[in-house]
Amino acid sequence: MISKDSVERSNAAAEATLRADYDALGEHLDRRGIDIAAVKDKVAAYGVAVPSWGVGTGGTRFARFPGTGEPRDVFDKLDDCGIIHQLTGATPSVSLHVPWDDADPAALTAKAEETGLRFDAMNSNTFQDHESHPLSYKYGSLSHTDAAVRQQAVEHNLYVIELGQKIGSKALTVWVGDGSNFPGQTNMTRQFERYLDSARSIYSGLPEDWRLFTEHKMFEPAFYSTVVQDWGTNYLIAKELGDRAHCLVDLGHHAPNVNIEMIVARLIQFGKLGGFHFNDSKYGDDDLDTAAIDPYRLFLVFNELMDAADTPGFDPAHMLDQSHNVNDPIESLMSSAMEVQRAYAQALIVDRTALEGFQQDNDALMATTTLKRAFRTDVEPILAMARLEKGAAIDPVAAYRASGYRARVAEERPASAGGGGGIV
Ligand code: LRH
Ligand code: MN
Ligand code: MN
Repeated sequence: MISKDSVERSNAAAEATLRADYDALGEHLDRRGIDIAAVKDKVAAYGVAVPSWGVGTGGTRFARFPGTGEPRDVFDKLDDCGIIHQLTGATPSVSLHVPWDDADPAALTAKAEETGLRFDAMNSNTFQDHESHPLSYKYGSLSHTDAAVRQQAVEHNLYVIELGQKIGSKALTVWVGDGSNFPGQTNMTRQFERYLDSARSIYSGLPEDWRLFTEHKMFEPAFYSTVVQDWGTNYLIAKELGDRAHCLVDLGHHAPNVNIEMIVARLIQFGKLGGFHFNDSKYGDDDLDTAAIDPYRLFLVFNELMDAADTPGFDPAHMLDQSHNVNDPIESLMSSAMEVQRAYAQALIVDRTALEGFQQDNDALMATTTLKRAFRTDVEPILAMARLEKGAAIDPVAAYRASGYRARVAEERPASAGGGGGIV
């Protein structure tokens, strides 16, 4: 952890300005009929999960350029995640990926307690070979032509659930890279049937109080066809499997220009939105920092979430999923968590009554202006005040830089290898 003194020093320098900005915003919102304290309380209660795989420098198929003090194992990763939560107060949970994070459940639980974190959805991984799995996933996993490979992949998923149960997780996220690289390589119908069969086996091993999230992605690593390629296929899966099966929306997994907020609305309407992997993209599955490219789209997604907020049982999982190539991952993840919070706060201050009226009257200009008005409001003082009040940092990146955390861990953690590609 970063010392309390260090955070307090950083806050002392910024507190007076923050209070003035917060009061000014409070007056402004009051004129709009909005109670700033109520918005702040909701923002303070909001949390987004950090992906364990995001705290190490990522990489592309071409190269990885590691930073200093890269986490060596899941315990170092949890230390880094603890810092992100300490300074932002916005990331109380971590999503683990197995086998990358496979470890003794008692040790994981102890580390989570020490770092003040809990575990969100578990992720299985059958998109690469495992040392302990005799059969290869080169030609697929849950949809493989060979029943023995499918069985091995199903068993891995059941193992991940079992581990998750021991550490307090309540959901499994399944993303597979299965597909094909050439037209004709696979029978697309048979392949999807095999996928569904395997997914049913996983679902039948799902504990009663768990949810299964299937995640779609248009392409990569399969470059011609992917089994679970879009939200339509994903919806079919969730529908086939049952009530505890839901669709996970990763913001980077869509074709360019796709209306993601509309997909979110559709999935909500039919009770199948499981959760999110937040990130941003310009071209494909870029895994850029959340809101780095299109903060308005993120706001529009949150606008749909707010529209459905009163639906009974509506509780999608909010998780980040990013890959950091040029930034310190801790800084990127802190900034991204705050961007998600910002979109949430902006969506909270949309004048929904006015919006509905303009929609009803077909006043397109005023309807869209109503959204823009919320989006253009600088809600930063609300976010910062929520952080200050919970003992986090007014400016997490400044506090992090002042703390010297990265240099300190670099002394204990040996330099990690760069070179060849890979996603982790
Ligand atoms: C696939 C994906 C999926 C994986 C993660 C590492 O592109 O988004 O969520 O588990 O990246
Ligand atoms: Mn993802
Ligand atoms: Mn992805």
